[in-house]
Amino acid sequence: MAPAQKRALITGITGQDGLYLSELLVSKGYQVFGLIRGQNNPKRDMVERLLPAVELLEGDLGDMSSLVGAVNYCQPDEVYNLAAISFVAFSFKQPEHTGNITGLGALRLLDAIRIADNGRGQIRFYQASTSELFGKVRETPQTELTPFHPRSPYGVAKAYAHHMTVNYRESYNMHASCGILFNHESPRRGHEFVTRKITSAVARIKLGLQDSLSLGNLDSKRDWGFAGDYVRGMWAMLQQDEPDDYVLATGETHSIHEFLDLAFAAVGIEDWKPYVKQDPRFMRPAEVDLLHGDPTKAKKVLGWEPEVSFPELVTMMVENDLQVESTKVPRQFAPPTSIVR
Ligand code: NAP
Ligand code: F7E
Repeated sequence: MAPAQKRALITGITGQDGLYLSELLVSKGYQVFGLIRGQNNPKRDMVERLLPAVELLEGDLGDMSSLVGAVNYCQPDEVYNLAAISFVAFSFKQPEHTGNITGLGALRLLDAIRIADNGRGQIRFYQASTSELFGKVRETPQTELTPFHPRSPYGVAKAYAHHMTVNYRESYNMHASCGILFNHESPRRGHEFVTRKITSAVARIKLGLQDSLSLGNLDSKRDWGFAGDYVRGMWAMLQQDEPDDYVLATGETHSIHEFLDLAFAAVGIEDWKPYVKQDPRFMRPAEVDLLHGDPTKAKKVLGWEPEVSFPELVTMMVENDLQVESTKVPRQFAPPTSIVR
């Protein structure tokens, strides 16, 4: 008899990681359910077009009964909690909302699973933890054992969600794991994040649609990887016999200056300084200066390796944005197609 089809519930299905993870699970033969919020979510059409095999369920991390309903309806083998207020700068503007969704939202979902699972340990849970937990870093590179010192309401909310996940694992025999993921990007990254803001602006500057780009702190350093690589690690965590916490990172760190160098070079502009302005509006009340992860444990236990290099990631994002933005160039000014790579 063929093994029963596995069932997975993903929160945050409309986000960058939700889309890549859904594609991965569908390709592995899972029946995938996605939680979608709001009475008329503008991203619903996009998800239905990209992922026709996925069934969308209405629910919100702020609404416990919708989570109980979703878990009961889809009877999942695996639940991936990717939903969050995920933009650090926004979390300073709405700290209470961030705490409620990014922090308490994880607790609500854990509790919905605990009630449905009833101590059988059959529903496996993934929590999207983050390198923002390390914040003002105590050591470099950061590992699973590096102490937390979050620097934003987002980081503090994620610390609560992380510790709750560990607590439910230890208290209720739940197969609950946290992926402590360093920054990961892609052509699907939201435009509010610095990488996509840069690659989109670079494309628009190249195409004559925009003159300049305003940014905040250019000195911070991040360990940037490709989101498509990182969802493989999420899945691998839930295939282990024992639940645990893992860092996923590339093991390299780069500054925003270096990101700008590569992004502008990808369209043939060697000196980006005339195009980039610094604007205090994009500075944060507290900054995370340096993130640099050590993925040794994930490599050893999960066999996980990132495949896309930093230069490949930047080029992939710029090329995608050249295509997206070239559709907005008025016809008579359209550049020769040779530059739209
Ligand atoms: P993202 O693109 O910002 O997606 C966030 C998702 O959360 C969206 O689908 C959003 O849905 C959903 N959401 C927001 N509020 C919700 C609510 N009240 N109820 C239900 N869903 C809600 O984030 P991402 O980059 O894919 O990241 C996925 C997860 O990993 C997040 O938890 C993030 O904090 C964490 N993480 C990300 C990174 C990274 O570098 N990308 C690194 C470490 C950890 P709408 O479309 O309805 O807004
Ligand atoms: O900022 C600086 C900014 O917003 C990166 C989320 O996915 O990764 C992400 O959080 C750096 C910061 O990402 C601008 O000050 C300068 O130092 O792209 P970001 P993030 O804050 O690292 C972690 C791991 C997550 O978990 C989060 O969910 O870039 N920066 N100028 C700027 N950042 C933005 N957004 N916009 C600027 O104009």
